[in-house]
Amino acid sequence: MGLFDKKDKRQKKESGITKYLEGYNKTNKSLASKITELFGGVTAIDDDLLEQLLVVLIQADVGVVTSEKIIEKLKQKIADDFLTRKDQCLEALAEVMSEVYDPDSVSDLEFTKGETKVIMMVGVNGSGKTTSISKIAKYYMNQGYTVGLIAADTFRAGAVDQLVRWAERLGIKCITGKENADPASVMVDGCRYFKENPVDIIIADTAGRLQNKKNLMNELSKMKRVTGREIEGAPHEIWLTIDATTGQNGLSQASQFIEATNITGVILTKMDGTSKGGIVLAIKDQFGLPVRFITYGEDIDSITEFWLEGYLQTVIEEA
Ligand SMILES: Nc1nc2c(ncn2[C@@H]2O[C@H](COP(=O)(O)OP(=O)(O)OP(=O)(O)O)[C@@H](O)[C@H]2O)c(=O)[nH]1
Ligand SMILES: [Mg+2]
Repeated sequence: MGLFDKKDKRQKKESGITKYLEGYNKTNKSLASKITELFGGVTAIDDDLLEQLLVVLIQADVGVVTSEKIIEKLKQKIADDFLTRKDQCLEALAEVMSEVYDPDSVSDLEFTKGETKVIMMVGVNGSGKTTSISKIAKYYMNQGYTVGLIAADTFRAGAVDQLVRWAERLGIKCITGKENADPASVMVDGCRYFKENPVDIIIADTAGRLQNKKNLMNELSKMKRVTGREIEGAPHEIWLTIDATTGQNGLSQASQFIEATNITGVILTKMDGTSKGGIVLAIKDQFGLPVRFITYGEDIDSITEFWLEGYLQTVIEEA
């Protein structure tokens, strides 16, 4: 049974394969086409090919360490299984990428109708928190969940309005605080409101300014603490938005948030602005974090739940 026979039927059913591939094709095209180009001229599976492949991976933002790991494992597989054909080598590449991502280490997202779960969205400013919140809200509403928002970004003028406008368009409630109010107090107000008026999923926006690590840690842990006091186990998810166009620089900014709080997943944004789809593998390998959603445009439907097999399929299928 090949790698791509094991597609996750549940996800496929929920969102539709066409939608997945539409998203991935937009974002992953260049990594795929560079691999196609490389393998197009291949006459032998040798060290020279592997060296060129390493360069392609690094250029696609897979990161040096992760790219080297992939090439090392691929070399081993080629030797162990006596692979000589390029289609075998490509299949092996997808298998190795899957091993590096290690999908078994990623738990399924669990939202249940009638049970409130809280998602806190964090990330540097401009990385796409507010926009992604609206997209994710609509995504889950389409699946029949009820969603409410908390505008706990009280720092930036206009941030609250931005989220309120999205909520109005979606026809859902958004709890707000005053500008410069303590974000933790807005979290409390929001949780209390949604305890009285329950929804399945609460998504909270936070301020994205890059402070020093200690302040960031203090602020996030206070928000977490008060949220947990209001709703048991909350926040159930803390998602970090990473702007894919910022590449390795974005990863190092993201690492400040990862050190400051226990992030549970990544929303990889602006994939339409980059051809470097490899960042997905770097995030998982370097930070141990699964990519939960990718976004690829400014309109509200430009989002897809991350699906490893779909992603890998676009990497190798064209070649
Ligand atoms: N092309 C493209 N633009 C995006 C995407 N996601 C967000 N944007 C744009 O990026 C800009 C910043 O997005 P926001 O959602 O406001 O980012 P934020 O993290 O909330 O920013 P702050 O509130 O300042 O911390 C906006 O102009 C969005 O329209 C995407 O997937 N693709
Ligand atoms: Mg925002």
